[in-house]
Amino acid sequence: MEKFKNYINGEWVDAVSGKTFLNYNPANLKDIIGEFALSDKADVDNAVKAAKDAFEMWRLVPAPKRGDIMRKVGDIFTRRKVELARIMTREMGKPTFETEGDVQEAIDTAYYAASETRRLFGNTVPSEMNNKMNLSFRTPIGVVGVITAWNFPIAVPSWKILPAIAAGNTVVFKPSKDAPHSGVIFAEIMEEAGVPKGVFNVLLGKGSMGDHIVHHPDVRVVGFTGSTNIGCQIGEVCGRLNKRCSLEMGGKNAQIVMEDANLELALEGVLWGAFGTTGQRCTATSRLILHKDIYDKFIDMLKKRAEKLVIGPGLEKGTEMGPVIHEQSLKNCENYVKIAIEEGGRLVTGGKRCSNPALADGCFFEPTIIADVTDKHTLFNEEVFGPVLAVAKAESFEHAIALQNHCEYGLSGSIYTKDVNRAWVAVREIQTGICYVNAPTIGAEAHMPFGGVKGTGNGHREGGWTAFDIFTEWKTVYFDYSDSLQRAQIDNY
Ligand code: UN1
Repeated sequence: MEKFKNYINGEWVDAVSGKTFLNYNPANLKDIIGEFALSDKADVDNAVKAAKDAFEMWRLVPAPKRGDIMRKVGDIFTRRKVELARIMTREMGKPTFETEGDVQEAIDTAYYAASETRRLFGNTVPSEMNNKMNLSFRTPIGVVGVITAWNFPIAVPSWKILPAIAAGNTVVFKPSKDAPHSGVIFAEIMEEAGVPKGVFNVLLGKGSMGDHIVHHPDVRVVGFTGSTNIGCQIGEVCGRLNKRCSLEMGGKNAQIVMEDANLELALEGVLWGAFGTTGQRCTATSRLILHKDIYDKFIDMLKKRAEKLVIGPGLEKGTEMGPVIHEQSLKNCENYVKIAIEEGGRLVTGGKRCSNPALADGCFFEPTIIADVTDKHTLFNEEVFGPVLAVAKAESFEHAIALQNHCEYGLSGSIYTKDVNRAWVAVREIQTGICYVNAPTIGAEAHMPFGGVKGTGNGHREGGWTAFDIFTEWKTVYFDYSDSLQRAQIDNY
């Protein structure tokens, strides 16, 4: 069996304890991907020390030179895109056309980070006083801890790692225990691109190890994507220890379809939004809000198409929807279906594990649609992270918006309508960080701010130029060339 190690200070090393864990292919649990280092506090200490030492060198490398390395990172991801996509599919399940998209998002992020290193603008502003100049510029912060989920095993880490390093920080990265191989490849690529030793470190392991990263006094920033439960715990610790943290947590995203919408287009949108990545995106469409005039008709259209989706291993050609991540996730989907029906939901299609014997060794769940869900129902309010879509009826446009906003999360929201005035009102009223008009709730682009309001986040935005706000600190400089003491607010008034 293949063995995979940690990457610390430019070296591939076993966990200090020598312990390992196994990871399995969710499309076939008999396929063991490999044996991975099971890191603990001692490994965190080693990685953070390496990152802290490397920071003293890396922060002084001119930003455009750091950008040159980021460009190479993008080139290598491009070269390895197809091969890497297959590795990702094997460990987390989604079809290869999706994992290729996942890698593409990292490529886009790498080139964006490279170009941004020549554009880390600050402001130069006149002083209140003569012969004095005021300016401000961004400075790197130090060691950044990156903790991510398995569903976008390359793209989401890249959103944090690449801007953090481009800005002059160093990183200790903990990939998900369900996607450790992707973390190993990330390190291979950074090494080949010439990222100096210690600047990027990867620790394989489980959640408790992430806790050591968050608590380590020399980790100054934590970038987290994952469940609301864990994210809130991280936020508490970081608040107490006065660390910056960026949290990207749950979602319960809704697509509204109004009576005047292009229904075929809205249908394509919801199929992709709800069942793409087997519903396992933080941006996934998990609520569909249909105007009453098209409610029955649209559910019919959706049922027919959902039942035709090709389900299978992501490595097989033609597969449209892969497995969920593990057995626990299957049970979770089953449980939500059971609760939804008990509470008065109507099962339109799906609702159970796939019965196809060819898929018996994997974690396959049918695309599931439950109609007549109301805002009182559990399924309307809780994130499932699987292919289970709740459908609710809206009496009017205002009701549709109210339903959309009846949600403790606020990542992504969508509306399908041809009425341009209504579309703009929706953009104004929908309480999410990302809003789509005539497009599904998934599909954010790497150069735009990404993140949510309410229970989804803590105010930061990854992606685009806003990622640099997470990973830099402002320094304000007053440069007095008057050769005299000029007392602000006193001598000039
Ligand atoms: C996630 O699910 O954590 O917008 C990220 C999207 C993708 C990113 C999803 N580009 O759906």
